[in-house]
Amino acid sequence: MTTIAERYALAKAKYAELGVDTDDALKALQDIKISMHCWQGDDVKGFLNPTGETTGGIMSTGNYPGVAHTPDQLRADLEKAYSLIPGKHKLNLHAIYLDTDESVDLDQIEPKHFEKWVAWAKEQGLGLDFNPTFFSHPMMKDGMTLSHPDKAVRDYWIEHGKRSRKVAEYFGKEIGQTCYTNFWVPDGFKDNPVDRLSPRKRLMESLDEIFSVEIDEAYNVDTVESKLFGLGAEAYTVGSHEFYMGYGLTRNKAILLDAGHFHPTEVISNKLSSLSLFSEKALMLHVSRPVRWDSDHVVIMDDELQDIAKEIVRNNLLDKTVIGLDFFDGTINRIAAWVIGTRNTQKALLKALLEPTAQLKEMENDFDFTSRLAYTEELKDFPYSDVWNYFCEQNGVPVGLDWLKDVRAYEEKVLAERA
Ligand code: RNT
Ligand code: ZN
Repeated sequence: MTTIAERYALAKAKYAELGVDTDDALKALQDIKISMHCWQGDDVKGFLNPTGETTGGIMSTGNYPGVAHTPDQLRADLEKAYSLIPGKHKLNLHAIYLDTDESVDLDQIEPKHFEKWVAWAKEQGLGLDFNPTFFSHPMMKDGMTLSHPDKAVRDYWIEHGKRSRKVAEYFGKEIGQTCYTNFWVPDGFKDNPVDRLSPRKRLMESLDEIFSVEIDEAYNVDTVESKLFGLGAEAYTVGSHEFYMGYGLTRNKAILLDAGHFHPTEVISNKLSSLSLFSEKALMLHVSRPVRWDSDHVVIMDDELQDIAKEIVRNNLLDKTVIGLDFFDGTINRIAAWVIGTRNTQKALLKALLEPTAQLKEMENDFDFTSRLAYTEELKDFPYSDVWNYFCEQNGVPVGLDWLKDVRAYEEKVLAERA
């Protein structure tokens, strides 16, 4: 039996033949923080959901037992997940995940309602990102929030947006890492609108109002996420890709690309290079997996995941990209979902880091497409998994499928006790 370290040594030698230093790749991987989304843990319900319903065009299906009902349960589940994922990462919270005994509405949230999350994040060594929640709330009227024709509706959500940025600023200050606050607004129409312009103008003005409050970008950076369609908003989404490309570039806001928010054959991997040329801000990602539509399946090692990772690494965009995850599957163990999706994202990045990028670019520059194809294909059979296993071992997390035993034990001991 060879040990993991021995297999790593063999893999290291093999990659060295191509001029790739596996130690360097692992060092780079160690520095990459993934922003893991809290909402996989409870099917996007949160703890401030007066209706108990998920609206805004997103929906998690499945009722796998053991879903987290309280902030403490969610934190326990997150701790389990992080313990099975190599490296130190971030947690991405939504406003509806506030942790307080007070009864507060979205237009009343304050930093103090998130103190427990901050204390916990510090204790766990985690960064924090944030999202105002523009859905699953009775003030979402007629499928609209910030773009609603009624000023009273818009004002409610504008106040929520402003307060969310204050919470984010507090996260940034307390944690000592920039908090990225993502604005995703589901507003849209089920059927063809006559007036596509007015709602977009109102959304633009509402966002301008929210962002009119200056916040030090060392603490908080605002990001905007577009979408093509959602359940109940099949015909028209106010905050489309073009809307936010224009908005983000003219307002100097970070633009977030969600892998599921485009036409089915359109990929975000092909957008990163262009965006990097024009956006001064970080490139924000919601790594997700759309199956036929924006279904937010758990991220698997598919071509697009690998292409996203390659685009980031090959174009030297690691420092400029914030990698967040966005999926929610209620039909499988939710902790396993986090572990699979996050580890896959890391693995894809590792595979990209193990490419002889300079050499490949040289072949392309020489129009030697034969070598380019030969190398990129042959590389697929290189022993990246030996490098990955070594990384897991070095980070003190389970190697291979061993993490599943942990999840199963937790399921029996903790999840089974939940109603
Ligand atoms: C929805 C967007 C958005 C949400 C989260 C919960 O289509 O992708 O990012 O998934 O805000
Ligand atoms: Zn998203």
